[in-house]
Amino acid sequence: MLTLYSMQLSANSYKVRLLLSWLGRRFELVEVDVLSGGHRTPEFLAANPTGQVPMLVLTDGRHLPESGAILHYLAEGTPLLPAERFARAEVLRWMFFEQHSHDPFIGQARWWLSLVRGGRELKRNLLEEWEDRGYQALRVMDTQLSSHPYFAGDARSIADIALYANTHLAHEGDFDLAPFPAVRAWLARLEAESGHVPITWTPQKVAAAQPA
Ligand SMILES: N[C@@H](CCC(=O)N[C@@H](CS)C(=O)NCC(=O)O)C(=O)O
Repeated sequence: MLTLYSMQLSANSYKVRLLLSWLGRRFELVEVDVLSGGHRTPEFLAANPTGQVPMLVLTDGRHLPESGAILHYLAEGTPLLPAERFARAEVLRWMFFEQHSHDPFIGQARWWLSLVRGGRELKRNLLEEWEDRGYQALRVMDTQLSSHPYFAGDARSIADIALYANTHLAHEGDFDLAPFPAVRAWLARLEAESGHVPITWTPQKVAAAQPA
């Protein structure tokens, strides 16, 4: 069975849990508490040198970190990752946008302002940049979603999962989604889809961290 090393409150980990739920795939979940150093053990670093979650362990024992790579791997052969060349490139376009223009601002703001004790003070010098660049990303998203129901067109894809994870929690990083009606409608659309689960969802009892 697939095993996912994940932290429950990590939005990057949630992307993979959400996709596995959409796909109805069974998996084992191993909780790695990044906030108390669970990702810095020699065992975890040997399995994933970046020391980050999520990390997927395949049934043959191979390890795959990076949420975008994991989504891409799991969605292969499903409508969530189109086979047609341009449609697939559009999905990747929005996934690269998420990693470069969204997560570093909206994701980081939520992580430090809502999950790390004292984070606001520690990251005081970055707050203005996070706010500017985060709202810039939300404007781009709202423009795209004003003319498309989903990021890569008429059907949902893994690009929607990549962008949903931190956007629906943007308020935890001090962002206000009120000025972005198309983004809010898209969040509601995804939440109404079959297979949707919240970030708190677990498929089964969470085991202690023990990288394979
Ligand atoms: N680009 C990576 C980022 C993963 C990431 O930042 N994970 C966070 C939790 S959301 C983490 O493990 N942080 C611990 C660290 O960077 O030391 C991905 O998309 O998977």
